[in-house]
Amino acid sequence: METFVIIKPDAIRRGLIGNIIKRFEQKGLTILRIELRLKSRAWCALHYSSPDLNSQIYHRLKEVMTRQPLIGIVLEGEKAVTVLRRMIGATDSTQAWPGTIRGDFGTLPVHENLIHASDSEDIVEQEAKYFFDPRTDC
Ligand code: IDP
Ligand code: MG
Repeated sequence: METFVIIKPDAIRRGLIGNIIKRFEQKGLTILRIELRLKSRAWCALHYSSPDLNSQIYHRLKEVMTRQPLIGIVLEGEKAVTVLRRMIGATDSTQAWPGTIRGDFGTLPVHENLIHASDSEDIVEQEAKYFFDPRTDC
């Protein structure tokens, strides 16, 4: 099974790329694709189209996710979607368990929580397609 992950700008700024990728390797996940891309606002609207996000949060997220490059990764492994969600931890880093990426490295504000991982199997392909589509680059 595959899942889709984004290393967010705050993680890149803090020099955490190596730490995060090491965890994927240690867990036995395979990196199928990895690219640094500066994404557009149009991409952000596609990626965060969930109606659950309130507009204020979305607005801040859009600024953060489109100002600096992101690292998009396709990972493969048994139950990769579930495994990744467990490895990243709760959305609010202050609530995330130690041992998770957000729990070990995350701070506030909540929207700068280092990493994205697909919520469900149904959206993995779509999220990867949007991210790697050159038409959604900045
Ligand atoms: P997830 O990344 O853990 O799946 P989602 O609920 O899908 O969390 O929200 C997408 C992103 O929106 C989060 O990763 C975070 O950056 C931001 N976000 C979600 N809820 C909040 C909040 O209450 N305050 C600030 N940012 C939030
Ligand atoms: Mg989500």
